[in-house]
Amino acid sequence: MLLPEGVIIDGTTGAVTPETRHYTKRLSELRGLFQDDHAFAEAMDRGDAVVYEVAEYRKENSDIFFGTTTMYPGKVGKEYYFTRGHFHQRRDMGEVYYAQSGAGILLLESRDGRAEAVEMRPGVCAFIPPDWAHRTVNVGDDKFVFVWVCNPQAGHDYADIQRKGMRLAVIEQGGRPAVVDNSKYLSS
Ligand code: PAN
Ligand code: ZN
Repeated sequence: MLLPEGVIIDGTTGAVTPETRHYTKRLSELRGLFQDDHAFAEAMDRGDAVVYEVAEYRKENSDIFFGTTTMYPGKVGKEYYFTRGHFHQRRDMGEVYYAQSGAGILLLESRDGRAEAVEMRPGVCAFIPPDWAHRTVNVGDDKFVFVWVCNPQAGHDYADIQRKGMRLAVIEQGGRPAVVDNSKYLSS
């Protein structure tokens, strides 16, 4: 029998206690996704920086699991750090993202290419409908931390976004984040 448990989430650091899994994504694992390949090479010359960490709380045989994503601040050229971005393997399963600290933008894209951006300031709880790809962007100077909740069966399908990119990108313009068309996006 599954037993209830209070899991402590630190909204500033993203720490999940107890946690059942933790992984780190570095810049090298986002190769090819940023608009400016030259700026990417320059950033890599400065070192393979940590872009985000994911902490999970998952129980066998449960229909829900949750965790945090903690994004570090940074840019590749003018483009803010982002997560790889994915569709779920299960097209009938969405997700919830609940912003805790820092400043983020959630980029979403439906299977037929409709694009949306949701501002993720602390307190915003974003509804990610089934079959919308999602990527988060840290547009602040501090860590951007959010809680996510989804069905463990949802799975990740990274291939589409890896190949096509996302329609929208977030760059710094005049010292502020601006959502623009991604110059590298392939429509098919
Ligand atoms: C999140 C993401 C997490 C990392 O838990 O997996 O923010 O982003 P990528 O998986 O795109 O690298 C989620 O959406 N799970 O479904
Ligand atoms: Zn997801």
